[in-house]
Amino acid sequence: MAITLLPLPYAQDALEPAISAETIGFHYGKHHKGYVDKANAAIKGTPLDDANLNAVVKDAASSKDQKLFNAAAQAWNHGFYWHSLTPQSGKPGSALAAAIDASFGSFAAMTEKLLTEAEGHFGSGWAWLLADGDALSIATTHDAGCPLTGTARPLLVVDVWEHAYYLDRQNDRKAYLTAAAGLLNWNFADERFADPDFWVYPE
Ligand code: MN3
Repeated sequence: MAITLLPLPYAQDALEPAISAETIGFHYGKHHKGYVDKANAAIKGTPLDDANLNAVVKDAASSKDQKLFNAAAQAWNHGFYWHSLTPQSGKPGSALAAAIDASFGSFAAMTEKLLTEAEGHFGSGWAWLLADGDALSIATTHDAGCPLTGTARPLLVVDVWEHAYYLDRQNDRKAYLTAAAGLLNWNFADERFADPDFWVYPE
């Protein structure tokens, strides 16, 4: 079974005005789809042909197949990114809110750290809210870097590749990040925090 291009969890214009329908159209329909297509081409006829995308990412990392890793991890990261955003952002539930306070001091301090690290990340990559048990942290990864290769579990991610914002914001990454911070899907993060198997990568 091939890796699927997961459907967007909302309409293409649902994140406007923070992120335009045009940006989502290119980002999902060209960039994300391109990574899924490349990953599928790379695993076709190999023992990974029937594997879940999580397993493909981990296998490519451990076998140091950089070409497959880049395509597969980008397919995974983008699926996770779309679910990390929502027009109904909300607030973290009580369990996650307590972990945020314990790890960062406050929700505002966590948001500030996420924005600062994402804005300061050099070049293409991703900014993550991670959980290792109840201990939360912010981390960035370069290019296709994906936390599935580590021990901490991602709760949310923001794409900081230029293709995520250039049509809307040109080089103003900070404006994109500030807008994206208002779209973070705290209900999704709550579910991820409560259950490590929630949204592993849907078949
Ligand atoms: Mn992207």
